[in-house]
Amino acid sequence: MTSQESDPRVVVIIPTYNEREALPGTLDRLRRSVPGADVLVVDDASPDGTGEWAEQLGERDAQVHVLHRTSKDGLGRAYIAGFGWALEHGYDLVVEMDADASHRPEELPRLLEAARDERVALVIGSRRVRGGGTVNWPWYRQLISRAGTAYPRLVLRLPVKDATAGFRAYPAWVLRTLPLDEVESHGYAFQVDMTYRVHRMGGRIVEVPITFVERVEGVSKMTGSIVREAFVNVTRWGMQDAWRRMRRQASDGQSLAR
Ligand SMILES: Nc1nc2c(ncn2[C@@H]2O[C@H](COP(=O)(O)OP(=O)(O)OP(=O)(O)O)[C@@H](O)[C@H]2O)c(=O)[nH]1
Ligand SMILES: [Mg+2]
Repeated sequence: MTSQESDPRVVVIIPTYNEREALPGTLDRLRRSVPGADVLVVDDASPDGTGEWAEQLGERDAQVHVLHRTSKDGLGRAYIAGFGWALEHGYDLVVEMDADASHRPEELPRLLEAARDERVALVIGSRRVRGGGTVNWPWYRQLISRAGTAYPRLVLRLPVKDATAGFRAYPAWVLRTLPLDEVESHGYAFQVDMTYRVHRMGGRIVEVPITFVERVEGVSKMTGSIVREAFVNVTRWGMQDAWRRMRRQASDGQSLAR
């Protein structure tokens, strides 16, 4: 994909669970901000009727699609299902965005611009690069988010400043290359997992500054178990990584001795 070619086909995937209050405003802003992009709402049978509402919108707006899943199964699973749908439908660029407008739709064009560089494997809307930040986040969320990035940087040597960020763009070729059916993480760990996989395949990761705004509508789905999952998984991957390095060094040592 280069700037000389025609515009890439973009789909913005929005996972939802009980986002009836927040989704309408977010979608309205998104459709104005990037009118050419299609939208896929991946709803986990929200009891508050989010899925039905999105379905009705899709009847009026041909660019809005809905994937209904049968039960709440975590953000990671919802995205994996959405990625599959996006690849089946031939999109060039796949965007991840939250339903609660914490990811400001008005900032999406800057992510898409960065994704036009065909060498880029992942664009992250980052709160931790110059120009990025958070609005109205309580201290404990700041702490979780900072630790959520510092830990994988240390343990996995991940050269990314905002590894848990959920405002992202992946070129389709990257999603096609990664073994998506092996990704098991659900919450924040899913974002770190995907970042780590892109890094390990040698993919170039670009961070674009964004301002993350704490949700003003609807209810948070953040839980202690989501944070725990991220910690446990990163620790496990770090140990596997260290083990691989040790084995490599040992076999290098043996071949030198021969
Ligand atoms: N389909 C689906 N979507 C989910 C699930 N859990 C969370 N989401 C969606 O994932 C996005 C991020 O969840 P949030 O609750 O905003 O998480 P957060 O941003 O860490 O928490 P807040 O700052 O409190 O909003 C939102 O669009 C949620 O509706 C799930 O199990 N299934
Ligand atoms: Mg949120």
